[in-house]
Amino acid sequence: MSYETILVEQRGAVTLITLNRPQALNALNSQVLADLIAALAAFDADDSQRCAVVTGSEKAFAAGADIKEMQSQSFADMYGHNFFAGYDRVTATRKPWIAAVNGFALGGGCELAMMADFIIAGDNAKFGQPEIKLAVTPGMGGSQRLTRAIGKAKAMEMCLTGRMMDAHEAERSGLVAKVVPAAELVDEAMKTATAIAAMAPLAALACKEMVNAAFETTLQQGVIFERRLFHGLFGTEDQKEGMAAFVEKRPGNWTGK
Ligand code: CO8
Repeated sequence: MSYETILVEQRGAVTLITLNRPQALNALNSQVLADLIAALAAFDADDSQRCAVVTGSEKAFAAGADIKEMQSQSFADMYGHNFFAGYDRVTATRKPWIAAVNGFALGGGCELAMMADFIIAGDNAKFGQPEIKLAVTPGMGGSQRLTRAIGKAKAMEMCLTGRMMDAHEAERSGLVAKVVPAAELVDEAMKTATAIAAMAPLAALACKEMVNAAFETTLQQGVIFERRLFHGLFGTEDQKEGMAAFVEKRPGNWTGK
């Protein structure tokens, strides 16, 4: 499949998706959204692919939603067409994917990164929700996901001031899983993705579902949900293989069944 605004490459069981609108610092317009949705759906549907990495350039992961595309839109255009609601399909991706962030991840760029299962940041990464400077607010989940990730005080401060947070503060605050040298970002993210891709696929799907459930349920319901998924994995061939491999001191050989 060919895309206008992203590059897609399969390396073994890992799909690498690179945002590619350098002239606009990877600003997210409708074409980027359409390309990303299609690429993530193709990744999800391809049994040979087990984990994905979404990245940008060294200067920018994405500098936000495309301001020039939004500038002249009216309330009726936005509300009537449910502008950018398509990003819900990005979060519907069932297999694990990582955002590898170098440079600016601002506005919709920060929000896209937070839709990933986790973020790995280059040491030059800068996160922010600067929409207030345009007299608007986050609109792709930033006020909700940032608050869940770093807590009310910092999320409120960032949304109200529009200031940027550097990679190290982002790591300290729990927004990113780890920080690596910018030049090694994609290699490091690919290494992590390759390690995840080597896990039993149904266990990886279940892991992702249960961690995400922590944001949607009470503790008790979440624990019950986790236990049911855990029980369910005992119906898989890979559970038998995984435990036999441990006992026989050899690596597991997964069938995904
Ligand atoms: N949209 C469109 N074009 C952009 C964007 C953007 N978000 N960001 C940068 N560009 C363009 C610039 O206009 C410029 O183009 P040109 O050369 O044609 O003038 C080119 O990219 C390079 O940018 P700069 O010259 O500004 O580069 P600098 O290195 O000087 O500055 C910055 C980099 C600080 C990142 C600066 O570009 C900037 O502040 N960008 C805007 C950041 C921003 O405000 N982002 C939030 C946008 S609003 C948003 O994301 C809302 C999300 C929710 C929408 C959901 C709807 C339901």
